[in-house]
Amino acid sequence: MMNFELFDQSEPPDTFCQILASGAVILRHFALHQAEQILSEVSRVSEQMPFRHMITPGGYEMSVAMTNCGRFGWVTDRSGYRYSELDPLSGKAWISMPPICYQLAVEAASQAGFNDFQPDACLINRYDIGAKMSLHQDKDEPDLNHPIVSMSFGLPAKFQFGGLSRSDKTQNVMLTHGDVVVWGGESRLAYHGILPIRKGYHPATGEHRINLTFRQIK
Ligand code: MD3
Ligand code: FE
Repeated sequence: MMNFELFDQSEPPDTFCQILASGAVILRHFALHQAEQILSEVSRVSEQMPFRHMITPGGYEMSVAMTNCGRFGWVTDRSGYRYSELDPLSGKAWISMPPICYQLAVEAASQAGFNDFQPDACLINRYDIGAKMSLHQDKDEPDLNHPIVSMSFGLPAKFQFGGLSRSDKTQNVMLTHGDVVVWGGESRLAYHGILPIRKGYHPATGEHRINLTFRQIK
């Protein structure tokens, strides 16, 4: 006789912590409860500051679409990468960081041992099917003692995590809906990237992956 087990899906899975490397802590499902609320804040932000494909200094259009919230936003164009207080599309200040996002980022940093993290920039990445982010370092922030906190939603991604040299061997890690990662200490300058997003559908985001990275500029 077949046995159909019933799972209670009303209670989301618990959070648990994985150490990826020294200073890199994955908090699985840490943003799961707040996912819908955070994604609706992302929609609200992008209604006023739309996602756009920025141009790298080398002249390539990024496959990832980006917008920002918070006092500072990360931008790139032919003249380089930088943080700007103004959205270059509208000429206006970015939308302020939604408190729910700020609070969760601060709490995640604190769980990983960073107790004075006060993010003032949030880069919002939207990956459509096939979009990717090549191996790079995040070094446009003036104080590298502050960690970066990332939150992933929607379609899963294969994340590549390497060392301090581009040629160092990389490990692959899946980042899925609700996962939060804190990148600090020895991992702060590690090379990392996202392999092309595979075709799929997620109930929370459709055919997209959304990633938020929280940074402290001032
Ligand atoms: C490791 N974003 O926006 S999040 C980026 O999924 C970026 O959209 C990817 O890399 C994304 O710069 C990866 C994970 C991440 C973010 C920042 C890091 C990993 C990091 C900074 C240092 C080391
Ligand atoms: Fe990065």
